[in-house]
Parts: sequence; structure tokens; C-alpha cells
Amino acid sequence: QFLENVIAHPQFRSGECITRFIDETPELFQFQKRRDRATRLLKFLGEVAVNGNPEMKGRKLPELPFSRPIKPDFSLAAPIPKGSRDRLQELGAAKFSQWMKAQPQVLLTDTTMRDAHQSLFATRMRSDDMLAIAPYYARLAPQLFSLECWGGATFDVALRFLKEDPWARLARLREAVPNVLFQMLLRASNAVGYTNYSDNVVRYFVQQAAKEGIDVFRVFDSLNWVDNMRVAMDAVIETGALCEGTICYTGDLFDAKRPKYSLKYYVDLARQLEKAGAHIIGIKDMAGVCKPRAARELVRALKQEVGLPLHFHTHDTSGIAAASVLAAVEAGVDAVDGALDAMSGLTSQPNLGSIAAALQGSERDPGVDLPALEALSHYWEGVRRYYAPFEADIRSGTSDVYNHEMPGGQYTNLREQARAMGLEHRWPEVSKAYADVNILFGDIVKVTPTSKVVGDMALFMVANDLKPADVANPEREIAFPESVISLFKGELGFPADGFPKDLEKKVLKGEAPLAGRAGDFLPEVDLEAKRREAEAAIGRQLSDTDLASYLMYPKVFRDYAEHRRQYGDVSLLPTSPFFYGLRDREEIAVDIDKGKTLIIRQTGRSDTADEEGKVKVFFELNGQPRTVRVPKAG
Ligand code: 3PY
Ligand code: ZN
Repeated sequence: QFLENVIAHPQFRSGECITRFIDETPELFQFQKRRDRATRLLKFLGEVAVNGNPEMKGRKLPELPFSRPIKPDFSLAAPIPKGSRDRLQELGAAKFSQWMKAQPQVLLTDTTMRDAHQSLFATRMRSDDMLAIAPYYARLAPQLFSLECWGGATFDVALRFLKEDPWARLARLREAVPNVLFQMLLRASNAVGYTNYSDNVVRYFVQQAAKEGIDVFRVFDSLNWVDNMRVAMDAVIETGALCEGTICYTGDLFDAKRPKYSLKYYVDLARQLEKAGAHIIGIKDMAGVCKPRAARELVRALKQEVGLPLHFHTHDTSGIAAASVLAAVEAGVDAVDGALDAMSGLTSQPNLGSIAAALQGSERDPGVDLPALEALSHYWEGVRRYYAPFEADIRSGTSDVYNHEMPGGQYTNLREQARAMGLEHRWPEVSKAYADVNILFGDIVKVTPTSKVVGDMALFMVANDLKPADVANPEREIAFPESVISLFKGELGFPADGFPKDLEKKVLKGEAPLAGRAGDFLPEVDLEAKRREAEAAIGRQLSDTDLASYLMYPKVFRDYAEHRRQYGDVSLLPTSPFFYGLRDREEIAVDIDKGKTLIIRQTGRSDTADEEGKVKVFFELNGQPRTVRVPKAG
């Protein structure tokens, strides 16, 4: 077809010098590029048709076909109203923060595109499903305070499992929603990873994220150590974005047996965050253990003791989180998180639509358009079905969360890890071991990445039939997981009262822990040298955002780049064919560029592998027959 293009071109027909003509006529090569991209995507679809998506291995497949998620009945020709982002741009961060505090409504954050799917189906939601609804958000929900749509585990999972570029997700969402604040979850010195990075890497990451469109950075430290949050917070403040300095809530304010996590503890933390320059104080109840009475008391005290707006985040694992949200609202909290109805409940956030409805007509009425939120939720209901194989088999809230205190965002991921280790059937033991490990480690804050360490240790104990007494016993030799050794070394920082000395001695075998913040010991990274190193490894130039990905996850990024080289940009495929392959005669339209659409249809496949062990999969690409030969695995 390349030749057909050449022959059909008027300049060629006019008989001008062919070499010059080819050199000077780039559109011919655009066709070639498009053809390469199409070939790669067909190769991917062929692979999935023959061997399945590796992500689906060992999972119970849903019944196909899916009915299409229903988009709101609303014209996208409608103009985009002004929203919270326009207000931030008008006022700047400091004045915006004052406005938040002064205005009477409670502001709403929708977590559907980040925490909700992280907590319900192991963070697997693909960009394609977000992008299809994003322009409706811009027009139907401009009253929202923010969309939490980036950061946390989404960064890692996008690259590692979904083979998508998280930065492209952000850029494309930003383009579709220019008016509502975008919020990300940033693990302070751990950025979007599981360990402390060099300070200049954290700064670089924050700069890129702000440049690409993040407006609100919810910054937390997994041990509530404010000193370890300053680098990230300073970097956020410097970009002009909103810095939500966040306290992680754990324990129980009213449990006299656990006095460590008292009102004073949280008020002191909030004061430190205010001093460090935060514009908003986040209260992050990552496990959903902040009971209504505690939420009311905490908000009341913080309002009295700090001069910043408060933003409350919780999870519905217990089944009663909405009561905590409403208690916080009554006590004067300025903003709260929820997930749209179809993506709410269980380990996710409580139901945003119902919370908004409950507050309707009150003096704190969030002023959102309820039927519009319902229409958006209706779409998510359809999307959620694609991801059924990733959902944990839980049907109700559980008060057991007050015992294990596992973050909602970790729950499905840890179950995944247990499943991969063949321990799924021993889940109640894992959850009990999780609580035991917390006590062994000195009753710590458990949120990524400390929660991952506690989870690793819990799995290790169950897999090796170890009891807490065995772990504590100085006579019993134990090969602790690497992550546990790193935790006790202080590589993630330290809790206010340190780690228990006896266990520290046992884990570190007498070696001394770090004498301060890990960032003070990690050398500055030569960013340009890293760029060259990555470019040599993947054989192409790196953009600034690619470099940020490489700095976070070098191996994962290299694997992603190799996948992209082989299969192209698979994020452009719809979700059903991505995970489950095309059914014979199924046709999809894939927009590979603005105004450039591939029509792909699978027409059949050979019944058996050929002499080279390859199966033929037959497609039509824009009406032309194409065949892909796929080596049959195993
Ligand atoms: C994350 O860091 O990914 C979390 O969701 C913590 O709650
Ligand atoms: Zn959360």
C-alpha cells in the first residue's frame, strides 16, 4: 500500500525525480508509521487471542460480551463551565485555601479514578475507560472540588500491568477536563514508589507532575514523620499547586489502651504541617477506622487548633464510613472524599452521591447536580464489569477492619499477593497475622509503603507457620523479608517513638539503623546521566516524563518500553479486547491519532498450530485482510 500511495501521488505521476520526491513527501512515511502501529496492535490482539492476556492468568473470566457502559445523555458540544481549577488560577494557592475555609458549602472530591479502583480492583482501571467519560465530568460536574485521578498505586500499575504511560493518562485527562482540580496522592519521599528516593528525584517528580496538570498534591508520610515530608511539600509549594499536608489516622482516639494515637498526637502533627507551609490539612483514614465519634472530635479539635481548611478521606471497609463523613461535615470539615455510587462502598470510599443527597438543603449542601452524578455513576457501573476478575470476593462491610487496620487501597492488592503465593484460602490467617505484625512492630501507622512491609511480614509468617512469639524469640533464627530489614534500618523513616529495640536488634543483627532521614544519606542523582543510561537501555530518546518514570521504576519502565516497542500503544485498545481478546467477527474502532481511526475486525483463526508451533489469527484492518502468526505458549 506504501507503493500504491507513491504511485497515486500527483508529484510522482508528474514524473519528477523519485528519490527527491520520496525524501520531500513526509505523508508517505506517516502512512508507514500508521501501518507499523496497526501491525503492533494486531500482534498484541493476536497474542491475547491465542495465549490470553498474562494479567488474566488463573482468574475467573467473566461472560462475554459485555454490554457497553452507558454514557450520559448529554451533548459534548455544550461549553465547559468554570470550575475549581479556574478559581485556583485566579486566586493562587494561598488565597484559594482561605476561600475554602471561608465558604459554607462542603466541597466534594471524587476518587473514582484513583482510590476507588485501587481499593476495589487492584488499581487495574485503564485510561481508555477514564477518557471516555472525562469530557462529561467537565460539563456535568464542574461543582466538584477535585477529581483524584493520579498517583498512589496507579502509577506503578499503569506501567507494570496495564502497559500504559501514566503521564499520557494525565495529559489526556487534563485536556478533557480543563476546569476541575486534579488531585494526586504523593507518598512524600517515597513519591509514587515503595521506598525513599533521593531528594532531587522527589523534587523532579513533583515538578513534572505539576507541569503535566496536577493541581492538588495530597502529601503524606507512611510513619507520619513531618521531617520526611518537607522536601515533597516544599517542591509542591514552589510549583504554585495546592499542598495538602496530610495526617494519617490510625488506632482509635477513644481507646484508652492505645494512648499513643491521641488527639494531642494529631493536633501536634497538624500544627507541624501548617508550619511547613501546607495550604490544606488532609485527614487520611486509609483503613476506614475513624469512627463517627472520632471524626467529629478530630475535626472539632483541628478546626480550633489550626488555621487551615480540612479535607477528610476515609474508606467504607467497615460499612459505616458515611456516618463518619457526615459527622466530620457537622463538625465543620471543609472538604470530603467519596466515590461515585457504582464505585463506592466496601474497601472503596463511601458513596459520594448519597452523601451529597443527604446534605441537600442543609447549610453545608455541596451544591452538586445529583442527576448528573447519577448519570456518571451509571457509566462506571458498566465499566466496573470489565474488571470483575480483579475484585475480591467480599459482599459486605466488616467490623474486622478495626482489628486488622488494613488500608482499603492495600486490601485487594494484598489478597492478590496472597493468591500469587497460593495462600488465598488462608486469608483469615493473613489478616490476623497483619494485626499481630503491627503490634510486633510497635503499633505503627500502616499505609503505603509501611503497610506493604506489614503485609509482606504477615504473608511470610503464614507461609512459614510462624507465630508472633517465634518472631520475637531472640533464640529463633528468622530470615526476615528484605522489606522488613529496610523498615527497621529506617529507610522509610521512623515512627515518633522509634521501633521496638529488641526486634530492631534481631532484624538488623546488631547493625545500627540510619541516624536520620534517609534522604540525607541518599546521594543526589545525576538526572542527565540517568537519562543517557535509560536511552542506551531502551534505544530511543527519553522525554522528561519518561525520565521521571525511569527514576521511579527503572526495571518496570524498561519492560514497559520493550512492550511498547513490540506491541505499540495498547492503552488505545478498548478494555474488553485488551483483557479478553476479540471474539470472532467482533469489530473495534481504535483512534490512534486525532482523526485517524483503525477499524479492526477479527475474522477467525487456525484451529491448530503450524509446524513452527504458531497459530494464525485472521483480521481485517480497515477492510484489508491481515494475518498474525502467534507462537502458542506452553
Ligand atoms: C497509596 O499510597 O497508594 C494509598 O492509597 C495509601 O492509602
Ligand atoms: Zn484511601
